[in-house]
Amino acid sequence: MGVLNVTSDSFSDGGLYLDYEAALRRGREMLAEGADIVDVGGESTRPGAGAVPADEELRRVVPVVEALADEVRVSIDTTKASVAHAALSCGATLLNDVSASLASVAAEYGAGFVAMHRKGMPAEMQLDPHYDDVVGEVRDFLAERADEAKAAGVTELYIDPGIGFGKTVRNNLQLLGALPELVATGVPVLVGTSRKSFIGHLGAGGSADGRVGDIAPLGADERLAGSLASAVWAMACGVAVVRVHDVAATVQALRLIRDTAA
Ligand code: HH2
Repeated sequence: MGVLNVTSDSFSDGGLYLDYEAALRRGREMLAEGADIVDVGGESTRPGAGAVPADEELRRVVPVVEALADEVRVSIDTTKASVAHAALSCGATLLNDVSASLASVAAEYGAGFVAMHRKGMPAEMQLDPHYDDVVGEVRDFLAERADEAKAAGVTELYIDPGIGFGKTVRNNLQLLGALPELVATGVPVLVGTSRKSFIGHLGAGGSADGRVGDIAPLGADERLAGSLASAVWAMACGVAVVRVHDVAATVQALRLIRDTAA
């Protein structure tokens, strides 16, 4: 799944694809690079991000979804029911919902549904996240949402531990370590580690117990190696979908391990 952020403020590609033509070019480029799905989003969910009004989010994503849906499978990354309705009406066939609350909308359109775990809202989620048992809490939450989504009539379902959404560096690593446990639930797993700040923190020499922000991390464009390592790890654990910015490099890495395992 290739990331296409039609936003001004996404943490790694904000502003690059706000323009309609630039967004289409990038969507097509990711298809050519080997993406099976293009995930279109019009509101950043990075830590500290502000909300985007629904009419603005619609204005950003609908024309892009409509144009790309003839060429590639399109997923809509939104937490707003109105945006989900509009995107699924004009060609998107997967609803990527980081709030895990829109299963009934996906079901209405016969679309796939991604239920992600997050703790808190983007404005404050990274201030002081705390869990007694992060893996247990995330696993139980996702199992509940999966049951709910199935009951609502969703037939294509993914669960996602929500790397970086209200999690410390240690929490992110614990969840990556627990991917086999999530895969063992039998519900396909999707994971998004691409360019996230825990990679920049570790790459800059930070420790797993240090908080993101305690040291100057590597910038988002310096996190490719860690992004690839985590995508390869996820695939080796049996994850069904990885959500990435660097499609060409990731496809190369994943094909290598897929063919090695075959
Ligand atoms: N991460 C981001 C956005 N959407 N969806 C799922 N299912 N899983 C994720 O891990 C995930 C997601 C954040 O990354 P990005 O879209 O690059 O940044 P921003 O939220 O700043 O637009």
